[in-house]
Amino acid sequence: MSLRYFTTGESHGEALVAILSGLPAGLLIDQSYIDRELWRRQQGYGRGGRMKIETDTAHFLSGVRHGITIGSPISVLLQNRDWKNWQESLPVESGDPAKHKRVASPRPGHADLAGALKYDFPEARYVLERASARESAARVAVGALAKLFLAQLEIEVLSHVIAVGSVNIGANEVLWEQIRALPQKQEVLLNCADTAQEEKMKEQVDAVLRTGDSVGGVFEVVAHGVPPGLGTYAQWDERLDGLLAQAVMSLQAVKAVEIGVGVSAASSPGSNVHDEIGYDKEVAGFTGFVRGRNHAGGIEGGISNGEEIRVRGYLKPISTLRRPLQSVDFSSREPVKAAYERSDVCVVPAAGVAAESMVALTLARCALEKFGGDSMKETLRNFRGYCEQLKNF
Ligand code: EPS
Repeated sequence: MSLRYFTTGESHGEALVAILSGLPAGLLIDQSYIDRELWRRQQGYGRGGRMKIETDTAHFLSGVRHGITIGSPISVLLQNRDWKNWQESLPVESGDPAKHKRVASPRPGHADLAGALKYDFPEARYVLERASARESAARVAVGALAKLFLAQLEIEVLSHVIAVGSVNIGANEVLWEQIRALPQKQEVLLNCADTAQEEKMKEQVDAVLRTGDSVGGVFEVVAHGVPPGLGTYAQWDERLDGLLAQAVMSLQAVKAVEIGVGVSAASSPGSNVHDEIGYDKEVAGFTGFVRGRNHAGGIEGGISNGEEIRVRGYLKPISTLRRPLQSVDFSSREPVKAAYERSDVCVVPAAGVAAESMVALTLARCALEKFGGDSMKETLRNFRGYCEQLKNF
């Protein structure tokens, strides 16, 4: 059975819950690693007041006993510390309607209007509660479990920031060693490997902070150590690039996904795009096949090709603006400014961390489909047998 997961929870409700089903038994669960991943998602220059309230920690309810997975579905709960401030305005029971907090006018770019129309709500409170990127914390909790699983296969997944607003680090590939150094930092600014450009990114955030605006950007997720052979061209919905695109695009505010140099490839001649193939049997890798560059982002024909997988996500600017755009009052239909509560102004590094989880969950699913196994022992035996087969190809 394939790896499946769900999340539930409102942004200002009591808690978020995630359920992950399909991980083999016998995987060691490192609580401090999971909490560190949750911490990483909360960082970055440009977050709003909410992050001062929350300290996300994973509380396991089931599926983990004596520190290891037992093959049963795993459920994990993340408390919303802000809940104590919302118990009267967003209660589970009907409560006092005078204390409920309406969202009177929809924000352009947010789910507010489309959601209210779809679910027949007179205002947007319930819409934003679920559409909010707070939900991505639950994905990071199960994503961290997927990463622990992948680590057993010596696969690592991390991200870095390529652009914030109009500041971009340029076309040169950022090396794995540079990306790997980023999570060691105690203070996350914009999670950019180029410190000079990171300072300029910070200036972009400062500029929108001053003007009551918001800013988007681009992150890149890199999966290192992925063997050739995950995903397949055999059926449209099993292509790895398609699966990754949906996984990353499903994150709040992501508006485009790129694999390798996908965007610029469309306007370049084939000779400048495709990565020539060589052979060196001395090289340390899954096989002796080598590439001088990785424009394909590690995927050809919907299959991992043994190079690093590189996926970029393009984020629109946050749709909650302190200097709001024009909108319409839900009740009176009169023109008004869009609603404003508190908000982040830049979430590119945090979205990158959430996208790592989505990539890790996708790769874990594909790895389990290929190597199977009810226990880690069985999965690793299958994985190592395949690696041996590749060595002897
Ligand atoms: C969000 C609005 C803000 C963000 C939130 C996403 O929340 P609040 O309205 O409580 O200030 O902080 O993100 C998170 C809570 C989080 O954990 O990332 C939105 O509307 O999407």
